[in-house]
Amino acid sequence: PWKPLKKVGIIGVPFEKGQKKYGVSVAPAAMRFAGLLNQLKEIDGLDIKDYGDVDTQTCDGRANVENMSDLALVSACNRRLSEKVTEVLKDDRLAVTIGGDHSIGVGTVDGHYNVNEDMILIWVDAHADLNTNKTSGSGSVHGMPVALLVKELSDYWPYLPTMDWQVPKFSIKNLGYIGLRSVDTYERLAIEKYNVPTFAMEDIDQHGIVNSINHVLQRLDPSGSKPIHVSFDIDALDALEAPSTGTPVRGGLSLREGITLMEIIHATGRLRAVDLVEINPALGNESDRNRTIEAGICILRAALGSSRRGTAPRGLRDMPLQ
Ligand code: B3U
Ligand code: MN
Ligand code: MN
Repeated sequence: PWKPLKKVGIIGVPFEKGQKKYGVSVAPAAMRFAGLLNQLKEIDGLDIKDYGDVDTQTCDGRANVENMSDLALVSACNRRLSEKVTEVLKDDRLAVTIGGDHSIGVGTVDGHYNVNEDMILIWVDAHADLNTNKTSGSGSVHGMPVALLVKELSDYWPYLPTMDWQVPKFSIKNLGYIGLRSVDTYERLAIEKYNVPTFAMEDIDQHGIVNSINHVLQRLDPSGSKPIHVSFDIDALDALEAPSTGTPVRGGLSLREGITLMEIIHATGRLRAVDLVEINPALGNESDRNRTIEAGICILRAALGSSRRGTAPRGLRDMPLQ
């Protein structure tokens, strides 16, 4: 009985403290300026509501955890974001969150899980974002959100001050990866240990994007009855398609593969939340910036049901007469 949600809520998260470069926090404003809302409103029958931006500037308390930068701010921002995602979903809208760096995946998934405990999560990324503060080489939380979210890894974390609101409840059994090509050694170990369905770029090259996403959906939800959350890191796309991002990696998804992936997920009718993260308009030249923002809008349009075949006018059966 699943059919695509026609009502959508947009949340902006101008947050960049989950990584070290200036500029990811500008993405929600840049996406809006590029006409994001109008381009989504063009999609047949959609009702788009803008929930505005989450406060990402303030936090109280401090959290000095080894090899984990700006945890108190990451925590405060995600706490507000989680509540906002829950609000949007309770309004019966599909939650579209525009980041921000990928540390905000903690808030979006937490907020979604609080409404749909049976949700599955598709993490589309060049990276696995599965580090703990022990295994991370960077100390940046945008490389850690999946490890913070899954209950199976909770014993691998120290006590995290300010994070009491976030109790990891989501099971790693409900996670799948698409697009990986820069995976750290302990991340790979965890993927193998928990047998996470993972289509890295070499698997996508062998099987194609259609078989890859269908396989992940089949593995996570054989009966096709669970709500889907897609967390899309723009660096999943090839660096030529999306150059304005903090850690571009060559040899990634073509924009067409990204669009096809989203069209397939849309067609399930079960998509309930999408995150689009790591667009950094401050990196590269104007053409890089425009290309990356356009790619992001294409991905969101596909997720929300835009058809590359076009759509005939609603309710009309013939062309206008002279
Ligand atoms: N795995 C590395 C690099 C990285 C993760 N996410 C991005 N880069 N964008 C880390 O820092 O954990
Ligand atoms: Mn990521
Ligand atoms: Mn990434």
